[in-house]
Amino acid sequence: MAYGNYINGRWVKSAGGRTFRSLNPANSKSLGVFQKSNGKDVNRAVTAAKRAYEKWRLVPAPERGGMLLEISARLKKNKRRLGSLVTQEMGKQLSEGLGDVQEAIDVFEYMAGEGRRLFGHTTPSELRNKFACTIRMPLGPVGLITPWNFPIAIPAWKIAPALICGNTIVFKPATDTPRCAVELAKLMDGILPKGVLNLVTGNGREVGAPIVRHPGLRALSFTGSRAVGEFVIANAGVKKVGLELGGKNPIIIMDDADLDLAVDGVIWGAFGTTGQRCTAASRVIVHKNVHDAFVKKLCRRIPKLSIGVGHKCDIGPLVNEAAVEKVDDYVKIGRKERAKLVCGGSRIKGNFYELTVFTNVKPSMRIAQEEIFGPVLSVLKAKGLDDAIAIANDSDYGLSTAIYTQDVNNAFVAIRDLDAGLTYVNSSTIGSEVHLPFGGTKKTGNGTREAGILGIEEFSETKTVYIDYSGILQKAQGIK
Ligand code: UN1
Repeated sequence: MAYGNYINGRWVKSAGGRTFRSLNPANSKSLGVFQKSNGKDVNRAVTAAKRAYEKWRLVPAPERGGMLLEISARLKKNKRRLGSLVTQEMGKQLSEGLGDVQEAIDVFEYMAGEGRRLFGHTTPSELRNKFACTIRMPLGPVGLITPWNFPIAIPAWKIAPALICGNTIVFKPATDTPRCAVELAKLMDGILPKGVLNLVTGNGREVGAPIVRHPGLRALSFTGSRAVGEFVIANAGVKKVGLELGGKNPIIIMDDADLDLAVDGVIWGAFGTTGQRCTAASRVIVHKNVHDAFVKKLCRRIPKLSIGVGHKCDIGPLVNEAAVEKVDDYVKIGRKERAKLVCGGSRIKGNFYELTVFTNVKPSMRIAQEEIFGPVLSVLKAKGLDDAIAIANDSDYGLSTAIYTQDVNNAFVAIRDLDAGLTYVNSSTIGSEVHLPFGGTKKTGNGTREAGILGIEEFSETKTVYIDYSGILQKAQGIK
């Protein structure tokens, strides 16, 4: 089956007439043929988005909210079908695939409610008979570039706030998950006016780069790798840019922690979604007093996890062959760096990889610094809380962090001192909720946050309004 781009409310072929396939990572079955688009297609999409913007910006936000609620309801109705499609297209096990769709349902519902808020401020003027306030304005046509690891949820995180604020959209999904994006766009077809959402499939070089550079787009939101994020910042020009570029997320385990709970959290954080989350726990920093006991418990649990397909497994495949090679390269690097491989370390078959744990990892090692995006966990030893926090913060990234401790004082010190966008106490590094802001510090991003109330900031502009009803020329700052 061949799928088109979705431009100005119509499914169309790309200008260049080329196509590519999306494959199921578990068995290489085709999920369809998609447009391998280029800069011309991006131009068409931007033109459609620009034209649609003139009407869309004038639709009252509560009315836009009503449309978002309809989208949320359609997602709910199609949850099983879409959840299973997520599993087929990128490999995460079925209940996580359903969770991916649930996150989209939730964010559309949440942002629908924002349609009746979109608050500004009212504040007194320093002059008599003068009124001052701020209002939220849309930006215009915006570009959204999304990753494959949450092929429904992350597009929804960006599309829902962009729409409620009154922007129109040019959306480029990851090359690995065009089918999920097509199905998402299909669901919105008939609810949104034509041209409000435009979908262009293809690769980063031919579609992503022209979107990044496009002077007709007023903002750009990107979730993906550091390397591409740097390209985005260097090439976007003067636009509002939102970035989420991953993490090297640590879990600290103190000597007073409930170790069984910590093992549960580490397994879920490190190996859930096969380690392919920006928020995945890829470092565990364990207090020296419980280090050996923790490693023992962890290694006892790992063989009990099943690796397979769909609902019959705990852990699915990696997304593609290149991902498997990257993971395998890092395992080789870890061995060379003289970390101790205590678990896994080999390819299974196809795109499946063993759950892998290294101990004796030093903070300076590449396996402790670089994002692997696979089922590879580095265990580091700490002398105490301060040492653990220093190790946790010894990273370019600052997305998600966690601490397991029964001591409230330890917890609050960690909350204050861990340099990251998210800190979890007695819970893993993954699983953020849509009504709370999401994003990171340091090189994880450029300070923007998605989801929650701050998701609105990324897709709106503040206008300051002064209304002078004195009937005379009044000058601020006491000028006579
Ligand atoms: C990501 O991995 O890119 O907090 C996003 C979580 C999910 C989102 C992760 N809700 O793990």
